[in-house]
Amino acid sequence: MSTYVVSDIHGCYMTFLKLLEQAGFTDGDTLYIGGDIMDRGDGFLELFKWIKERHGKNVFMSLGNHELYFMEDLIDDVNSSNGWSRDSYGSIRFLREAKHASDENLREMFQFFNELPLFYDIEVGGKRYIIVHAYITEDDINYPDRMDEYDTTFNRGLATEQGWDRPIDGATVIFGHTPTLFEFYPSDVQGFIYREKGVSDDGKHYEKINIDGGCVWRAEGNLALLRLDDMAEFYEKRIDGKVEEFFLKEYLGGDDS
Ligand SMILES: [Mn+2]
Repeated sequence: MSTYVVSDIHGCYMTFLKLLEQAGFTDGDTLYIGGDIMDRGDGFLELFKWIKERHGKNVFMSLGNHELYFMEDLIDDVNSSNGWSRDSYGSIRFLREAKHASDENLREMFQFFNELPLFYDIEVGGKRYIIVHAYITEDDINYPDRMDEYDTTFNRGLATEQGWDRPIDGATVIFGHTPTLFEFYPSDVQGFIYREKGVSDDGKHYEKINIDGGCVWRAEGNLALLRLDDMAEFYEKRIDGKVEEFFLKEYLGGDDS
C-alpha cells in the first residue's frame, strides 16, 4: 500500500502504464495525478478511461490548465453559431477528427473534469503533502473558496521563484506544469524530478518538488513518478506516438505547457 504522484501525462498512456509497471503499482496502491492528462500524446482517450474507472477509489486527479481550457473551449464550441472556437490546445479538433470522439464522449470528459478539485492535501508517513498542477499558497489553503483556478493551473511562480510569497509552513508541495527541462533548472536535473527545501523570508520551512520531467517536450524529457513512502523516483521515456502534424505545428510552438 504505497502512495504515488505523477503529473503532466499529456496523453502518453503507454508510457504511463510502463511507468506504473516499473514501479510495481497495483490496485492496492494510491495514485495522485497533478493534472494535464490531455493533448500532445495520442493515447488520451485510453488514459481518460483508465483514470475515470479508478477515480475516487485509488486514483485521484487535480485539474490542469489543459483540462480547464478544454472545458471553456467546449462551451464556446457548443455555443458557437459559425463553427468557430478557440480550442486553445487543439484538444477538441484532435478528439473529433483524429480519435473520432462523439459529442457524448466530450460531454463525459467535461463532466468529469468539472468535478475535479484544484489540489489535494494529504499525509503520508506523518508528512504533509500538497498536490497541485502549478501553484498554491498558504492563503489558498486557508481560504479555498477564494482560490483562483487560473493561478493554480497556470502560475509558474513555484518553478521560477517569482511570486511564491506565501509558502505553506511544514508542507511539501508537489507540482508540475513547468517541465524541469526549462533552462533555469540545473542541467543535471533537467528531465528529472527537482526537489528543493528552503526557508521563506517570513520564516516558513517548505519543500517543493517539481515532478514534470517534460516527457512530451524533448528526447531528454521523462515521464516521472514519485513514491511518497520512500521518495523513490521512477522514469520512462515517451513511447506513445505524437499527434498529427497540424497539432504540433499549431499548438506546440509556445511554452504554454
Ligand atoms: Mn500545465
